[in-house]
Order: sequence, then structure tokens, then C-alpha cells
Amino acid sequence: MSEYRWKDLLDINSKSKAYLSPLSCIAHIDVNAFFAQVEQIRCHYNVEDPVVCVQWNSIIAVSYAARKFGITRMDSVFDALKKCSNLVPIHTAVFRKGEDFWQYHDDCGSWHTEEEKRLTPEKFKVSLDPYRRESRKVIKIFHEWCDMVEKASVDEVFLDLGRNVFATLLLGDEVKGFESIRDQFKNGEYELDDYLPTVPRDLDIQFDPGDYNPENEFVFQDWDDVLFCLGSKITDKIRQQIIDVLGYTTSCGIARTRTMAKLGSNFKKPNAQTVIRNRNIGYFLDNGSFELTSFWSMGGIMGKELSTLLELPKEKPLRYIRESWPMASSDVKAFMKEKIAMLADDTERSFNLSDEQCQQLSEKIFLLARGDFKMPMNPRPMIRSMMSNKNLRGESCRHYQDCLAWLEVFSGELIGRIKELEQEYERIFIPKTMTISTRTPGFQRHSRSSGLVVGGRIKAKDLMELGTRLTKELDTKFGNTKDYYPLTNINMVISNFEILETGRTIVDMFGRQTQVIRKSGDDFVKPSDNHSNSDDCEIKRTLRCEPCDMDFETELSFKEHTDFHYAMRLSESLNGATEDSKNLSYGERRLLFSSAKRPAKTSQQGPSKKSHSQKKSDIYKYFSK
Ligand code: DCP
Ligand code: CA
Repeated sequence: MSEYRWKDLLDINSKSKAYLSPLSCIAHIDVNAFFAQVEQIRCHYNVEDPVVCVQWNSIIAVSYAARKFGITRMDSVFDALKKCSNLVPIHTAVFRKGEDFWQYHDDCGSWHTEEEKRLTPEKFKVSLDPYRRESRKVIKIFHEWCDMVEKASVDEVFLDLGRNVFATLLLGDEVKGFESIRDQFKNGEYELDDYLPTVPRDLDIQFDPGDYNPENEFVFQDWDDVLFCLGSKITDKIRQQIIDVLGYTTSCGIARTRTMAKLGSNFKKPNAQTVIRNRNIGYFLDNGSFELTSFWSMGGIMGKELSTLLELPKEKPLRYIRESWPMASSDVKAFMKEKIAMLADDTERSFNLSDEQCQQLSEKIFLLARGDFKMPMNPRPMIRSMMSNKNLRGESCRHYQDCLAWLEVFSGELIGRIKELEQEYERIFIPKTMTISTRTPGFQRHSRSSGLVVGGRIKAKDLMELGTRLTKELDTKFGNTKDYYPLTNINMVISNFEILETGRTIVDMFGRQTQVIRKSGDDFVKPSDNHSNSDDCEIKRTLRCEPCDMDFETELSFKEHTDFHYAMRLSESLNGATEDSKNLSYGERRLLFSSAKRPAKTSQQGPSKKSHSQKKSDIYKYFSK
């Protein structure tokens, strides 16, 4: 008989209960050397080419090919070139001071060796947009497969595979050998508290390499083993799709909790997955490479201090936790409190933890060491604010005009990020507050905030206008004091977002472009002229799209049209735009189609964009114009 019950199995089919079930199946997937892979693919290099992604002279991502030469993120480009003479350093895209769009400068030749071609922080600001864009494409693939995706950072996600593995086990017929449990499920021949039947012997599945099984445990002892195997087949397919469609390799971990899945994905890199089945958790945690600080939330000083407080040994510290406090977290807490009391008078070694903190930490440590610390997924954390920031060096921001040049950059960057958010969430985001903040050479911060009033979608011009006003206020107040300029930092923060649902409140969304008018005879009058008896008159809505100079009779046709624009924008952001696009800002148009375009080798949106644009338009066919 199984050690799990029917209710444990049914719970993984519920988004809210799955992570609590002992049969939970969670994956963590992380893109390998993310920025370096983005640049490698964009510039058509091979996976064997030692590509590094560079910001000024620093390396911020190292491909696995470059890692073979011992190159790390700590190296400068020059150090790395000494380690590998055919290194391929590729600089991030940058905004130029005074411009509202980013650009790659691959065509500038040897920027890293020729002084005059160097991209310097005095004149440029790094743009991470290309990576966010790629990140969105990757996340989109996860959403195609999985109903609970939590984006943990720009290049990693957690997936709750509960529904996926439930369906493969009980609802599908692809995998043979589960006929009996499927029949039992379909015919309702079970009670929630009944134990599940024994796993059949003649199963038609097997683990690919990646099952962490150092003690050669018999593989399919219980249903958790089966579910992890099914889960690993799914993540295999997802990861293969990411390679096929986008070209990126990833590493993946599968386990019953998020923390274990994350340790798993980090275990083998690049292009690998590691399954930590429940019965192998102990072996995995004790394999020599893990301690309390290995867990994501225990990194840094906190984990170190707790290790000292609990007197954890260097050798197998997690096993020590399990063995020293085998029964309950209250035993960990008791030890902690006793130790804290003992050290109270020792100013060098005393700990300042409240009873409640001890309670929480002891519960967490007790569970982490058993690979059983459960946390719910947080699929869409709400965005609260967005910042565009520039650290300034030397004399690069000496007066008000210099500030304005950086405000152009900030406005362009923030509008780009709002557009990204809008695509990701399929909502319209309108920030209501802006803050401009500056830092003086003496590290004093000054800031000014104000409400942003816009009647519809926010534009770069709106941000620039208010940013200019706030910067002017700061300049008037502090600009004449001797230690204000040159500034060492300036940033723009927008916050307090109003979020509108696309397609629902058309008048709210397109307020300025939409007119509601009532037909009376042959004349049109505004309905506000006569509210009282609108029921008995024919009300005609004229919905207008200004960029296209077109009117629409029905909300449906108007909505289809705006959806078309939306699809165009989405497609353009994925595939590159055409010259007649109505969805480009002035800066984007100039960047892409200016007649003064640079000669041949120029790669303004990157070579891969060009090749992608040939594939373009698939998305259009779902929308009418
Ligand atoms: N990044 C950065 N500066 C850091 C850490 C990360 O700019 N100090 C950027 C570059 C990375 C990306 O974030 O490519 C993702 O960070 P990861 O820590 O996941 O590192 P990588 O993806 O580069 O490598 P790995 O394969 O080890 O995950
Ligand atoms: Ca990564």
C-alpha cells in the first residue's frame, strides 16, 4: 500500500492546496549564463564561443565556454582577455545621454581596446531591456505549459507542476500502466482518507539521467516517485521548447518544495536537470556541498550567525540539525533560547532575537533541513514602483541641462518598461506619482515628488515634462549651493499605478480618442446635452482610432481593432517593426529607419532581430484590422 492518501493526490490538482500536499511537485528553472546567452544568440555565435557580456570594462555574465578558461564575473575584460585570447566580449545595449532609446554598438569595432570608441558611464547608461524582452519570451513558454508560474528573477521561475502531473497520471492515456488507478478515480471508488493503491510493477516509464539516486533506491516505490518522473518528462519538454524556439539552455530542479527545487537547478549546469525525490532528500542535502546558508532565504549574515548560534558542525550540518532535534521545531527553539540567555552578557557574541523571531526561525530551520519548508507560489506580485537610475561619475552632471539629458533617458526607459508590463499582464498601467531624486558629492539626497495627471496612456513626453519641473525645483532650491553639483546620482521613480483592464472600459482607456454621440435627425449632439430620455433615442457611438484615422460603429469592432494594435505591438517587440508601424515612438522610428542609418555592419536591434522579422506576422492572423 502507498503511504499517501487519495486526498494528497487530489490536492495537487488544486492551485491553492498543491504546495501543501506531501505529493507536491515543484520545478525551478534557471537560464544558464543568461545575459551571455542572449548576446551569443543575438550575434550568431556558437555555444562553444567564449562569449562574455560586458558593462563598461566589467564582465556581468560569463558563458560556460568562457568559464572553461577560469573566467568569472569578478574579472575585468582585460583580465579575461589574458586568460583567453579569443574571448568574445559583447557590451550590453546602452542609452546615450540625451536620447530616449537604447541601442547596441556592436558596429563600433574594438570598443574595448580603442580608447576613443569606448562606451563610458559618463556618456551612456546600460539598458537591460533586451534581457527583459528575452525573459518575457521565456516566461511565455512556461505559461503555455503550466498554470502556476512564479517569476523569481529575470532568468528564473518556479513552476507548480501539480495539475500537469495529475492530468498525466489520471486523465490522460499517454503513459501506460496506470489503468487501474485511473479506473478507480473515474468511477469514484475511493474515500479521501483511503490510502492510494500500491504502484504497479510494470510501468512504462523511466527516469532520464538526472534522478539524484546515489544509493540506488528502487525507483518507483510510491506515487511520489511516479509523479516526479512524470514532472521531469514535462520539464524536459518545456526546456527543449526553449532551446528550439529561443536557443537558450537552462538548468532545472524538481522536488517537493521550492527551496529543494532551487538547490536542484543549481546542482548541475549548464543544460541539465536534477530530480530530488522525497526519499533522496537526506542524501542530497548531506552530499557535502550544502549548509544552512545554501538555502536562498538563509544566505548572508543571517545564516552564518544562526549556524554559530546552533553550533552547527562544518561536516553535514543539515544532518546534524535533523539528528539533534528529531522531533519538533520547539526543541530547536528551546536550544536557541537557552544559548541566547547564556550569551546575553557577552557583548561580542550576544544575539538579539525576540521570542517570536526564535519561533519563526526554529520552525524554518527544522523544516529546511528536512527539505520540507513549504511556501506558496506568488504568481504575479504586484508592481509598486519603477525606477530608472544613473550613477554619475566625475563631472558628467554639472548643471540643470545635464540633468535634463538624463531625464530623456529615464523617460524613454520607463515608458519601455511600462509597455513591457502591459504586454506581460495584458493590462494598462498608468503611474500617478513621480519622484526625482538626486545625490550630491557629499552623499546628500534631495528629492521632489508630484502627482502625474494624464488623460489616458502615459507617454515619454508626460514623464519628461513633470521630471523637468521637479528637477527645476531642485535646481532652484539647491543648484546655487556650492556642494550640489556635480551630482553623483540622479533617478526617476514612478509609482502608485492605476491598472486598467484591456478591452473592458474602452472610454476610460481611450478617453481622448473616443466620442460618444447621439444621433438626432441628421445632426449629432453630445449625449450630455440630454441625459434624461436617452432610452428612447437611438444612441450611436462613434469610436475613433486617431493613429489610423478610422471610425468604428460598434464597440466590438473597435475592440478588435485595438486588439490588432496590441498584437502588432507585441509582434513588433518580438520580431522587429516595419517602417509603416503606427506603434513606434519618435525615438524608435529614428533609431530603426533613419535615412542617416549606419552602413552595412550596423546592428541596431541586433542581427537576430533581422532574421526574426522574416518570420513575422503569425500573430496577426488572429486579429482583424
Ligand atoms: N547579473 C548581473 N550582476 C550580478 C548577477 C547577475 O548583472 N551580480 C545578471 C547577469 C546574469 C543574470 O543577471 O546573466 C542572471 O544571473 P544569474 O545569477 O542567474 O547568473 P547567470 O545566468 O549569468 O549564470 P548561471 O548559469 O550560473 O545561472
Ligand atoms: Ca541564471
